[in-house]
Amino acid sequence: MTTTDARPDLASGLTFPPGFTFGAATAAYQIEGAVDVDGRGPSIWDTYSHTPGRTFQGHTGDVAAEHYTRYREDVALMAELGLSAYRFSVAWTRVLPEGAGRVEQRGLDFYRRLVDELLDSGVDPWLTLYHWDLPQALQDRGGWTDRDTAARFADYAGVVHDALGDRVRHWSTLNEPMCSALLGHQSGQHAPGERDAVAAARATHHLLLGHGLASRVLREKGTESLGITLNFTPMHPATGRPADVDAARRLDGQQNRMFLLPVVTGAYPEDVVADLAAAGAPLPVQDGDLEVIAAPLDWLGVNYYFESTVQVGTRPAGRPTSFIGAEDVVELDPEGPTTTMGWGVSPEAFTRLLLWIGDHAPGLPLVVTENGSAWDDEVSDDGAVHDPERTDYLLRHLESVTTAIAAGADVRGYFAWSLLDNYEWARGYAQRFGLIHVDYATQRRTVKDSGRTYAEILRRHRQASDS
Ligand code: IFM
Repeated sequence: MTTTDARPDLASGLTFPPGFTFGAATAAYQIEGAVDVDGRGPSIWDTYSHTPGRTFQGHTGDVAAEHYTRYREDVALMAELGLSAYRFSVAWTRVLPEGAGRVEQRGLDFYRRLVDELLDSGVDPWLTLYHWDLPQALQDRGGWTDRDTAARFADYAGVVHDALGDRVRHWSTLNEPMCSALLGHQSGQHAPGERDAVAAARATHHLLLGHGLASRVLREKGTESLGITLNFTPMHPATGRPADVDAARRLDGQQNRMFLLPVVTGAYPEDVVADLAAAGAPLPVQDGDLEVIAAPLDWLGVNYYFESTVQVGTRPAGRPTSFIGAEDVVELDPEGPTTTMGWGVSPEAFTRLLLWIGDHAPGLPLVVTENGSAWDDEVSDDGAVHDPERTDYLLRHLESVTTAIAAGADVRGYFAWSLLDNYEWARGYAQRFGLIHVDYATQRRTVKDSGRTYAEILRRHRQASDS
């Protein structure tokens, strides 16, 4: 790591526009635990994580960070860090245990208590309706491969808004539909664990349709701050050979343009549509769908972690591609230091990405809804968690945001991933992304050095904004 020594200088030199939102993000299944209380129904992640061989050492979200019972302590920590906002997701199966029909009031009551606690603590709630935990009951009827799930998602959005719309200003429909669609249905690395290109293409379209239908409902109910969160991975060809350039085009298409363009322009990228059709996995688009998908937004959530270099080649055995028709494409190991996820560290690419998105979505404010890194953290003898790599990653990526803003990108906020160490899906509890360390044996929380640095940046920002 390069800038550890320079950290204090970098931290003090970071300036953001007045009113810039600083927060941290989590997701329901990754932190809540309490999977069988207050009438919660099973989701596809309960099923997937309990299926032998699916997750690291069989880890599940059954207990996670016990946020369901410890939310007050966690909100107090947010206030201690000086967060102005908190991004969280609602578990669909706490609200509608069977995905549709019967509403579980106790589930809604939990989110109401959480939101009230946030508001009382001066932390603005940013609510995401779907962070990957589809009700198993809907999966049993086809899940996102079935068009009807999009309509059920819109119904669910309405139920949650009826309960919390008086308290929550910022609403987001989906988190990272690319992962739900492609990791869930093409590579099978995520729930529901399918490996079927046709299913992946169908899920892609129905997720986006669900976003559009839910947006319509949220608007009708008066939402004034509405967004969707997409994850972006800039793709580069390893060489100038036409085949490698085309490999990068294909992956960029499915990873980035496939989700951004329909939402902001109302059209799928033609090259990707052609690629999918050639792979025998056409999109099930019906008349009027794209108009629904392109519902007006107030902001676009951008999740960024790393960039990728690709070329045509032979994939390692047992490493299915997440992309449709890309069995001949390999992603190269990143150069330089890697996080425990194996991801590279490329803050410059983040600046370029924000500017690229701004070019494709002119006039639409951007909010960084996730950015962060996993490292091997432990509580030291002095009781602190010293995480210079995460601190460095955080500072350099915040700097990238300021550079992008200076170059014209309209970025309005930054949410660190994540508030707490949590259940990193198929990678289990071995990956720690939190600004706050969680000792899973005791559930004790310890603010890491990175969390303290973040708090200091936020304090300076508040001070500068107030003066
Ligand atoms: O933990 C995930 C999160 O749920 C979605 N975005 C990426 C994070 C890190 O992998």
